[in-house]
Amino acid sequence: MLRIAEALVTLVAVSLMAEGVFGGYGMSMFAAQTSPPDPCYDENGNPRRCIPDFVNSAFGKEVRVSSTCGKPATRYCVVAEKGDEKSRNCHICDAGDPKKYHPPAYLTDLNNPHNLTCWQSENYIQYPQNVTLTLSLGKKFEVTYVSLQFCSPRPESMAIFKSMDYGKSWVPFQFYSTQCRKMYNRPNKAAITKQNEQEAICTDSHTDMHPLSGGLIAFSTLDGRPSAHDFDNSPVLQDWVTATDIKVTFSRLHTFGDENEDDSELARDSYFYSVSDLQVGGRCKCNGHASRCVKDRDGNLVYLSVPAPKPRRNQPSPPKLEASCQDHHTALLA
Ligand SMILES: [Ca+2]
Repeated sequence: MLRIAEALVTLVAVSLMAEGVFGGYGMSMFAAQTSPPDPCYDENGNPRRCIPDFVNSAFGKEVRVSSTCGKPATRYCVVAEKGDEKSRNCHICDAGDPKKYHPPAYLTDLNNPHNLTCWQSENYIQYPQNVTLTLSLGKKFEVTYVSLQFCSPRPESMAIFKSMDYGKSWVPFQFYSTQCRKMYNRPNKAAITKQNEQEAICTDSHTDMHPLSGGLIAFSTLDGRPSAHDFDNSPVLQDWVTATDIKVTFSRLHTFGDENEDDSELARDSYFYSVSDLQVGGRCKCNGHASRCVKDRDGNLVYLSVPAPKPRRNQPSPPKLEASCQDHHTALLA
């Protein structure tokens, strides 16, 4: 029995040496049994820049929405097409009945493709009126993408904004419109060069009325921006992707053009915005010093595993340093 234990110790020791030589590859079996490697140290134990986990920072967060159906209970109708034939199936949105309600919480709940839950606006809030979704991320993120999956047709025009100062000021991230110039006074699909990498563009991609349900809009913050391949050395793009809050404005509904005809009430009841999932993909931003950004017991934001000299063998480990993102937070709010 002792022999087996000794053999195991030797095997582990050999594996640890192998890790030093091969940078950790080939010892995943043992690595899985011990604590994961600390991304804030290199294989020689020297501190290095470390990168927080990639997350959907919208998940489970509250979204403030300017319009939601169901108060009072109202009819809405879903259009289906079979060839040239259109049919409308009508339902009730009712805040008093959980089975018939479409609250904002459904934007950021667990996204199960087999059981979609959809937030839905009131009917026919048409241009120049708009509907907004506002999401506070609670801390600074480097945002990689913003995506929306629709239960209704996608909007004819919509815009995505970001804030870097917790919602005090907003700058555009991206516009979508079938008529970029008319709606947002921007050219369609303007070229991005090194000189305007920090500018929002407008595109008519992903603005088709079809599919009538299940369409996606996904804005990738670095897509098409020349310095993206050298992101670590581009302060302009690092600034471009930084956000504390995200706002989506639905500016104009797609319609079949029948909203002013004889049966306009039925037509208008079939035009609304409905979204099953809003995602904001990114990494918590703590200036390159954090392997994780989390909240402590008091709800303050902290980042863990701040690089510090590793203890020598046989010396007791010092407690891990914890520094707070709260400092940045309050400084910006002040
Ligand atoms: Ca949902």
